[in-house]
Amino acid sequence: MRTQVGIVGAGPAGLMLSHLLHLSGIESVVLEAHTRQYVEERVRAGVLEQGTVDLLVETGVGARLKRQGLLHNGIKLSFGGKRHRIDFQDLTPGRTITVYAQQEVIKDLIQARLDAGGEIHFEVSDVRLDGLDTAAPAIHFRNSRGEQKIACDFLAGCDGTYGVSRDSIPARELEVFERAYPFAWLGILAEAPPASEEPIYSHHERGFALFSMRSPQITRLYLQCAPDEDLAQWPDARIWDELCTRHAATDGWKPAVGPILQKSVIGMRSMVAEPMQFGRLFLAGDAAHVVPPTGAKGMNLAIADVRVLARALAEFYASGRKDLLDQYSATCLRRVWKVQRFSWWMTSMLHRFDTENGFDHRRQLAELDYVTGSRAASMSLAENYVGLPMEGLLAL
Ligand code: RFL
Ligand code: PHB
Repeated sequence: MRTQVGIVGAGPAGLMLSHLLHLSGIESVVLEAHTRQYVEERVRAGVLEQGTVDLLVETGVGARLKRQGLLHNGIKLSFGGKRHRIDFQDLTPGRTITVYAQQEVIKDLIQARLDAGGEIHFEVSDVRLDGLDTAAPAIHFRNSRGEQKIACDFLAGCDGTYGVSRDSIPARELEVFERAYPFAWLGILAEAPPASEEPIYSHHERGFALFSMRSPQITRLYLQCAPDEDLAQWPDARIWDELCTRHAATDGWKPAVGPILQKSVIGMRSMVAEPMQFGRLFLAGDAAHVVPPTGAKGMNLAIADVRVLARALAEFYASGRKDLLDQYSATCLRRVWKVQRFSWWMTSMLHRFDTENGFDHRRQLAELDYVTGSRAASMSLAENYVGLPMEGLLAL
């Protein structure tokens, strides 16, 4: 087999890259370890920045998103028993976020690729990258027909945090920056109509809680918990009690209660691997960086990376220009670090740290008071949340 760009991973990064390349007349093959059903049902992110929505719509994969996505003009922050609104429309101005589940984006992208005759191989194993620093890189893998090899011009490592691509780069060529957090999130999906139209981030002495949603019938909620939290200790009634306690404020608002459809513990960490390229391999999305979910940025950052990469590859195939490819990592990392900063800041401001003392606690409350009380500070949160402008990117 031969293709122009070999892509490992059918997550948002890999599929969007394949879609964008196709629109520029560039062939690609996507390899995915799991089944189509598994990737289409995996519950993950839900908040799309305005720029992500615009790109999906402009490139013809936004029809269902436009019909079913829930548009939000702001978020709420609760602390000290009071709720405060950050109004994105007013502060950014005119920009919004959309709640549309990641697995729905995945379904739309897979359908678009298959309708256009795109090649996605699901359930592949033993993926191995070869010849990264030569002009003839290749991907080896195994499928139901045995050992396979795809000769490529370029490789894209879009295989998430635990994929093989990042580890294919010699360790001496990569610098990895990390921060671990001493907590995790217990996340649930519940069959209950969202009782608030906008996401609510609650700071509470028992720990952080987040209210979000997936559809007019489904609520998505999170509670700060221990990294090794035992779900068996969390019967449904305890989860709802804790959610109500942590989200309580003087307005009396409570989430609507309903059957819990899914429970999981979600780890929190920050990681950046630099540079995001080696020879003819380009890393994109979670393969290159991980953010804690508090800023709702992971999927958006994955899409932003592949936008830069697709543009650079299109330029290379159209004119032979290599400079955009050479600058890929540097271009992406400017955004990546700003988004890392924002995600770390939201996480630090809203969670309870076991090591915190009275000073830390009061400083946190002062920060929340400042963010909600100062227009300049609210504007900074809002412009990051709706998504920073794409820099260094010519129009597609
Ligand atoms: P993905 O989605 O992990 O996709 C990688 C794909 O590669 C496959 N793979 C392999 N395939 C072949 N061979 C191998 N050796 C392979 N190894 C792995 C995997 O099966 C998978 O299909 O990475 P990508 O494309 O970079 O996308 C990143 C996003 O998925 C991630 O950042 C977000 O989900 C993070 N995130 C959020 N991001 C947002 O933008 N907004 C949010 O509101 C938001 N909320 C969240 C989140 C992540 C969460 N979890 C579970 C980590 C909420 C949660 C709970
Ligand atoms: C979600 O809806 O899953 C969600 C919303 C906001 C976040 C993280 C996750 O910050």
